[in-house]
Amino acid sequence: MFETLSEKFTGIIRSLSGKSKISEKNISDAIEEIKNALLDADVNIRVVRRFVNQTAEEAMGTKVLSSVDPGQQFVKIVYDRMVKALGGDVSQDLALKGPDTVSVILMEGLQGSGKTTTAAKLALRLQKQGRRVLLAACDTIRPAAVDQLKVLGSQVGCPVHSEEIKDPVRIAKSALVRAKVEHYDTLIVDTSGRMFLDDELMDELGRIASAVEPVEKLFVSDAMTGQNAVNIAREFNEKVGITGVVLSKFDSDTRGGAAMSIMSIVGQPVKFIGTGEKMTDIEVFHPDRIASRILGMGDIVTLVEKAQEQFDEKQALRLQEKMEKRTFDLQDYLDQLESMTRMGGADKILDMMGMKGQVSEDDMHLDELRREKYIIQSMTRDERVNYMIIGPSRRKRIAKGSGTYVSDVNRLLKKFEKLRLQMSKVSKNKKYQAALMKQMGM
Ligand SMILES: Nc1nc2c(ncn2[C@@H]2O[C@H](COP(=O)(O)OP(=O)(O)OP(=O)(O)O)[C@@H](O)[C@H]2O)c(=O)[nH]1
Ligand SMILES: [Mg+2]
Repeated sequence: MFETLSEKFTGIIRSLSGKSKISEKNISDAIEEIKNALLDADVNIRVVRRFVNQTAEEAMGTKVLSSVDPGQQFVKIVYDRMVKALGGDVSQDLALKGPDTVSVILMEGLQGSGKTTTAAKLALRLQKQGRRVLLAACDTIRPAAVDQLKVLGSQVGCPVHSEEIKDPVRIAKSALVRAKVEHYDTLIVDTSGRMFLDDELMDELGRIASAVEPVEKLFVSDAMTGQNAVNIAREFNEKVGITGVVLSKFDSDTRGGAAMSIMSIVGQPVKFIGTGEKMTDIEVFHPDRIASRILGMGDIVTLVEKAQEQFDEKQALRLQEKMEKRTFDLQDYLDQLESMTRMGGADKILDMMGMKGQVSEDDMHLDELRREKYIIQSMTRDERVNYMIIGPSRRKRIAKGSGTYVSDVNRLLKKFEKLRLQMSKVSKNKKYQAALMKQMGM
């Protein structure tokens, strides 16, 4: 799934990442390629247009062009946009009520979309979570439908309520009564499908819904449906209402466009994906994971985020350890200075160290930073490790070696002392530390 789309994205990304400079033309070319890749993947045209416009707008801003690694910045923007299009940061589970009432889940969707299979899969999943589930066989149209649900129900060990009548609304109602009497807390209502959208089906679903008042109306969509999935979803949403989407047959060789389109157009999140015919083949839909899969990035996302912080985890950990053990020395300071000057700004690192506002940013002007670098570079190994040994004559030598004045060396040492003091305070303060860790991306 997503292979083609992912392949294309990987290509686009590879052509940009690692570049230290990219032009507006690079970006607009990449965006054009993204547009084509999405259209090829059957993503709805309106969704593509919106996605592309927003990405372009954000990427063309000075943000990307002036950043340290513009390629990675760009990838990050695309990734964030895609997560948003797929439903945002959080994955959405079912919104069920507590065990004292019966939470009704209504399945809806076209014929063969996977309603019955998904109903049984959900029953299994919810039972594993400790819920007491009853399935209701309200597909009275297809002759074998009730038997199919019974077979699946027995496979997952879930009772099925069925009746020899043709009125799905009545079956649903009496299933709800039974659920209450027999202390089930969840009722999953399987309904019939149709080949096409038709008013009769919508009307039937509407009446079932008013009779049993579902807390979840799950629209099951075959992931292979492509473009049309959006229109179908919209129709169901308008006529019956949708609280969440299940994309079935995600294991198939679909181009995946529906996943990106439905959320954007219908405004309801994809909650689950069906990944096979077995009863355990259902997964919570994670927009962020799908986005990285589409972008062919895997762990790149976290890497990008780290790069953004301009701070790798190892370095951060080492630094943290040093702060705790109070062994942060001038050599470490020099390392920081170097990465700071590479990054071109000091407030960010202060911010990361949880020290913004504590050490004045003016203290950390770039010229000054460069001067400090030279000063430390003129120190011996021992001096870097233990600044206490740097007496007057050493200061003179260091100033001379770095082309600065003794007053500059004094100022640096004073500042370093202050910094160390702040660091030990930070490392003693759990709250600061937590913030620090978070900022360092851990
Ligand atoms: N590979 C795969 N097959 C699936 C998945 N979900 C459902 N199927 C298959 O798709 C077919 C149709 O599934 P059903 O659950 O019967 O679909 P339905 O919506 O209930 O169909 P009707 O009741 O006829 O409207 C069955 O053969 C299922 O095994 C899935 O996630 N992956
Ligand atoms: Mg069915």
